[in-house]
Amino acid sequence: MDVENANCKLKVSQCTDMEILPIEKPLKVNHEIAGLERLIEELHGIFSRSHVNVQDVQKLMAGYKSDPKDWRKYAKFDRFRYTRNLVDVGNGAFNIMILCWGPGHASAIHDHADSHCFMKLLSGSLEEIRYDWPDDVQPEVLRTIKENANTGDQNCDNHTAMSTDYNDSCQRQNDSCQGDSHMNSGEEDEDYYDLKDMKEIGRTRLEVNDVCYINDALGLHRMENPSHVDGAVSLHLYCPPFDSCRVFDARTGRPTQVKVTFWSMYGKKIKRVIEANDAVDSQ
Ligand code: 2CO
Ligand code: FE2
Repeated sequence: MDVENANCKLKVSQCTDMEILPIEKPLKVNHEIAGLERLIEELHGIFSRSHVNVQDVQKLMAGYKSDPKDWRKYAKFDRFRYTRNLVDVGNGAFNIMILCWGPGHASAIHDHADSHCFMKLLSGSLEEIRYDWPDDVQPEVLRTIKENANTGDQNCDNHTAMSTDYNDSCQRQNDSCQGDSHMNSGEEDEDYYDLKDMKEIGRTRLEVNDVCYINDALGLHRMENPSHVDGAVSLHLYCPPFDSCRVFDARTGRPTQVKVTFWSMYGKKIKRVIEANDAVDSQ
């Protein structure tokens, strides 16, 4: 399997060749997509197949030219932290949301729960900062790659489902994991992790209409709106959808399992900040 055939209907750890998944830039856009609704229709179309190429999803997202009138109703900001606003639950294989970043808002360093993460900038600009995994925390996907290297297993599609139930100790999110209202954390284990800054491996500035992709095999990241004045809006597609992930303490690499939540659904602000899973049930 090469990058063209990486199947993002599967969790990342179910694909054995993810080491070679980084996508070349710039992407060639095959055709322009007229409006966000049309983009979502086309995404439903390709996700109705059993095999979805990572690069096809990127190309579709790149083919849509951001127009605020398409997405304004979903763009709900909070004064204090970035918001996650559900746009579409897909067919269960993926979901789409719009994230709104006020001036200076940032996420914690986080993983993507063994899912594929596609992101397109709709307004403003964002900085993506990538990190290596801490030495003592291994993602499911790297474990699988190692196992497969040992057994010589090359067939992505025939893989049985792997566990995505991370059993790493859940610790309290501390002050270096600021800014994530949607990320509600667990317990603590103060002494286990020594002070050791997480290693930055890359930094990319995203401008309007740029598309990027990450999965756990490529590392961890955090996003930041570098502007002190302007907001930023981004469109995210996750496949498969996830309702929890891990955030990491930048100074120690200590992970914390957290729930991810929505600020609004289908353009309507919700009173209670609900968990991502509820969205599927309530549609
Ligand atoms: N993954 C983060 C979230 O869903 C946003 S950073 O871009 O992937 O909240
Ligand atoms: Fe992310």
